[in-house]
Amino acid sequence: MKRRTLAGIGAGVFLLPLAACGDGDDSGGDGGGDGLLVGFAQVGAESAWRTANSDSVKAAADADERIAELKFVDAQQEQEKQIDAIRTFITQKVDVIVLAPVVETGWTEVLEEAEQAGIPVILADRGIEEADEDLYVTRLGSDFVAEGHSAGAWAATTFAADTDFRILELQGTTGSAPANDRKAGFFDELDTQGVAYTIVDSQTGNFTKEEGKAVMETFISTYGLEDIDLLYAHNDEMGLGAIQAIEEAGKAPGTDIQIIIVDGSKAGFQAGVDGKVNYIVECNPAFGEQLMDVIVQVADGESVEKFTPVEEGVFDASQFEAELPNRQF
Ligand code: GYE
Repeated sequence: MKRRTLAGIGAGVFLLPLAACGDGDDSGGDGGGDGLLVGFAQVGAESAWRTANSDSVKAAADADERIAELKFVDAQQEQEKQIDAIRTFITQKVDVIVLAPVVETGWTEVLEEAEQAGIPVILADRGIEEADEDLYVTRLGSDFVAEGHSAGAWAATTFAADTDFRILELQGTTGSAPANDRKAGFFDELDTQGVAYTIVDSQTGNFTKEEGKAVMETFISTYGLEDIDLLYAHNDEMGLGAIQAIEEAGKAPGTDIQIIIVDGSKAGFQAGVDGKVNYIVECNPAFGEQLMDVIVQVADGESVEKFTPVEEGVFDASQFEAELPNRQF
């Protein structure tokens, strides 16, 4: 296979001259013709979306002759583990670092270390704060603000006639780009459309099913469900956990309370087909092949856009059944 023999032990030694030539302006890490050594600091394995994303990136790297090796680190949703991984990648003299940052802040120091080592950084999926924009070359991922707007647009239409529109929100990981942006886009859309609403409560469920369920149980015991119109869950897992909590409380998700989820996994669509979810905003994790192209472009010193959005759609109840067989994760 295309993988270099002795990859791992031999890679650091082998790549020294390449990394040295990557220090220049053209950063041509692929100069030896043996393919690129890439380090990927992934968020974790918190959701079906994440697993599909890891699979897509690994498969694309495996199939791509231009990539010699992908060093993959699962950071278990901990920023410290991602920072450690980046420092290890620097020591290993990788050609390109790919980071899916768990949160938006706290990256300056380690990204400056990568910069000093002459290793370009690409953000995959999540973004970081604007102040650190110069410390990465490009981001490939979703437009989370747009996803929030899509969810908000459906809510604004669906509850247009409601004079007392009451919302519960299950936010993603605190401080993460998708949590910040999905929230901002959603409420910005409602405000722009002049919708009168009340945020009854908004808590993080850390993008996991377990935490989504636990938070929903607390919501139910604190507020009941009688006066709640909508649950906006920032991903499928938290929505699916909340559905369990609602059912265990003897209520009907999708009917007694309407539910929006973001991602669009098979399980999410199945819940939609079962009438338990009312609207799905798609978030597409399958950008592995596109990422390999960006990695090669960046390693070759080509100019790339600062942000490349992946394409995604929205689905209402009339589309769930037809779309379910198409879902890949
Ligand atoms: O929506 C969620 C995952 O960053 C877009 O992270 C990603 C989000 C995705 O845990 O399911």
